[in-house]
Amino acid sequence: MAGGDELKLLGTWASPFAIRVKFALALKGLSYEYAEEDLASKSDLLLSSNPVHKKIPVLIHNGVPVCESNVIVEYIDEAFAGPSILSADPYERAIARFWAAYVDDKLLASWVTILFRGKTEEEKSDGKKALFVALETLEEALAKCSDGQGFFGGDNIGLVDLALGSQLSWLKTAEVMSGEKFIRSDKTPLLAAWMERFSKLDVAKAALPDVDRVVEFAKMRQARMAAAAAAAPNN
Ligand SMILES: N[C@@H](CCC(=O)N[C@@H](CS)C(=O)NCC(=O)O)C(=O)O
Repeated sequence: MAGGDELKLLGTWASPFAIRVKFALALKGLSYEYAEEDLASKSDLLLSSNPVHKKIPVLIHNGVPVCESNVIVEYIDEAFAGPSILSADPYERAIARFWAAYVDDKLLASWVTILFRGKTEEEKSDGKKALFVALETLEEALAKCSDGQGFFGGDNIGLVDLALGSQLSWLKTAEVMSGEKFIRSDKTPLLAAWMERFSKLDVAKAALPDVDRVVEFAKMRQARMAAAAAAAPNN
């Protein structure tokens, strides 16, 4: 633990929200205890630590909980020494928070539609279109935010890099399961190069789950959802 600090992370291995917190802890070189939650049977510690949303991730620092992944990442950045995740400049911080929210609101929502939420082929196809729009929008954001450097945070790995990077295994899973390539260097060359660069980072290699494992997990979840829908009344 860092200088007597006790850190415990409640997460699940496939959750992009938990993965970005793992990235931040690794970037700062912090060691921590990790507890894998079973979301079908949440621990008392999770329920008492996040009574509002009852969701992972939760970071417990010296006995006090911090909830919501991007809030946790900012907390880690402010509470611990090491490479800065957010800029010292208020405007750059605001821009990073804007794009980190976009990554969850638009990008994550679109692959969730492709894999799970889309009930019909039309809904899934809308999810694919939304994913391409989100990637093209992020291509432009990367061009502006990176200022010719490698990351959304410029030279540094920033909040947006962590938010987007935490979804890489799921983006690849969406490609495997839909048979369509989303990360394309002909359409979004900066983003495709960013993804290569991010995947090679030690923090990414240590925390990103294996795509085959996520594909199996996604198939199981789809099967469970199909069984629940078939068993529901009015079917
Ligand atoms: N906005 C939250 C989302 C966290 C979230 O959706 N966590 C999911 C797992 S990926 C969860 O705990 N779900 C349990 C539930 O909804 O009961 C964050 O950024 O931390």
